[in-house]
This record gives sequence, C-alpha cells and structure tokens, in this order.
Amino acid sequence: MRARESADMADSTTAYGTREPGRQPEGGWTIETVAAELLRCEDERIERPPFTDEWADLDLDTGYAIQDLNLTKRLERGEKLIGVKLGLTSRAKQQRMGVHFPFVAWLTDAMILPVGDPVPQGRLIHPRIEPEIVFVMGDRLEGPGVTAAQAMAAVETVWGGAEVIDSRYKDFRFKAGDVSADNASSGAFVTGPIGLPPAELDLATEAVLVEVDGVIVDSATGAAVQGHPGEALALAANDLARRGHAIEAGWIVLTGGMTDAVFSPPGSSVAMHFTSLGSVFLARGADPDDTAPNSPAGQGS
Ligand code: OOG
Ligand code: MG
Repeated sequence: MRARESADMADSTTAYGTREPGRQPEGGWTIETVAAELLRCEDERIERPPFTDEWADLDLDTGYAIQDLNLTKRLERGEKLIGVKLGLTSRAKQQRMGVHFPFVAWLTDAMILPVGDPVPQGRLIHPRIEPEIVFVMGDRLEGPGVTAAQAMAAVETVWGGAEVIDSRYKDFRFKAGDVSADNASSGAFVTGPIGLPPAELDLATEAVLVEVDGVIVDSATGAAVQGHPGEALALAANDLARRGHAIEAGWIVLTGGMTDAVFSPPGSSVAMHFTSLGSVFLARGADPDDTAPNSPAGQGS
C-alpha cells in the first residue's frame, strides 16, 4: 500500500478509535488503556486475563475501536497495512474458541513470515498454527451488499497459507470483544508456493491435510469456511464497510482457519498440504532470538 493511503487509513482509524462506545467503561478500562495494554503485552510477550472479566460490556464494536486504534499505532511505528484477516469463519474454530460469529482484523507487513522460516517462537507467547485459504486482491472491493460471486470476481490469485496465531490472553480464553480488540490473535502468516486464478480451482472442495511431526492430525476443505471462502471475503467487505473501509486492490486476505489450530512447541514441525495449492512448511528449528539451540532454518522442509 502506498504511503498516502496508509496516512488516510491512520486518520480515519484515529477518528473511529476514539469515538465513544455505546456504554460507559467499567473496571477503569477505556478504549485507550486497553489498546495500550494489548500492544504492551504483544511487545513484551506477556499473557493476561481477558478484559471482559472486568469490563463486561466490552463488545465486538468496542473491540473494533481498540483494534483500529492499535492499527494507527502500528502504522505510526512504521508498519505497512497489507490486508485483512478473518477470524472464526469455520465451525471448527468457533466451537474451539467459544465465539460463534466471524469478524475481521488487520494485517501489517510485520506479520509476514518468510517462506522456510521456523515459527518465530522468540517474539510470540504461545503460538498455534492453522491452515487458511488466502486471496490476493486484483480489484478494490467495497461493501455493503457484496455477494460471494462479486467478491471472487475481485480476486486475482488464491494461495494456500498457514497462520501462526498468538493470543495475548492466557490459555486463549476470551470473548468476542476481547479477541476483536486483540486484532484476532494476529501473529504471523506464510503463504504457499502456488498462486492460481480463482477460475482454475474449486475452492469448496480444495482440501488441506494438517501434519504435525509427520502425523496427519486434521483435515478440511474450503467449504468449512462459511460454505465457500468467497463468502468469507464478501463478509469481510461488508463488515469493513460498516467500519468505513474497503478492501483495496493488492491486499492480502486470510479467510480464516479451516480447521482448529495446532500447537507448535519449539522443535515441532508443521506442514499444511493443499490439493492444488501445494504444501506450506513451518520448519523444525528455533528462532534466532530463542535461547534453545538453533537448527538451520528450512531444515525438514
Ligand atoms: C482467534 C483468531 C481466529 C481464525 O482464522 O479463525 C483466526 C483465535 O482463534 O485465537 O485467526
Ligand atoms: Mg486465522
């Protein structure tokens, strides 16, 4: 994204982030203090209880205001906005996390994991990995009223991907307001080797096998994501329209975990094998920042 667009984004999110939520904050927390605390937890790798334990009315939209305020802070410290991610678009994810509707969060360039790198254990708290269908947008997509067919027409290429999620909440325990505020547990993501135009594959039947240390532990098809990942993309465009934004040409969209996420303790090796989109490897090995002995990045892939 160009600098000017980033600046526009920062302006509009500042306005959104500082708006009054519908209700008075409880427990002494405000949009500003929760936002600051979440970024501190992320930067210092600290886990904490969910804010809704103290601020019961921290709802989805208040969470979005916090998320947007922290996007402004991420842009101010030099990160570039590169797209969006959806959270909880599959039944597997909704059941595991106990939040039963999808929502949207921001992706910046700081979250890109180079192909062949291990899970960046050194900067995350308790990473988990999930397979995702990833879109690169050819055209701008602006809601409301976007259908899945219109959404797919705006997609340039489709990729297999793996998202490394990392909640700032202890044991990934949260409610909708907590997790939207926490940018949907964003951590890092990596995309696979093959990008295809949407017309060249059937996304509802595109399958993924999730492999941990050589054992297949889970599987799903694209239909797990809202019936079709294009539905998730339309949902993102329509939800963002409500928040005053569009999905821009060139953006990356992570459409949401197809299966439950898997744990990745240091030294474990995770691979996502897609039918047509190739395999994504998160190689065995430790992050250079880790205290554990290093093994060469890329080993095992
Ligand atoms: C929330 C983030 C969800 C997805 O793809 O569903 C997400 C979480 O599970 O911690 O990224
Ligand atoms: Mg995800």
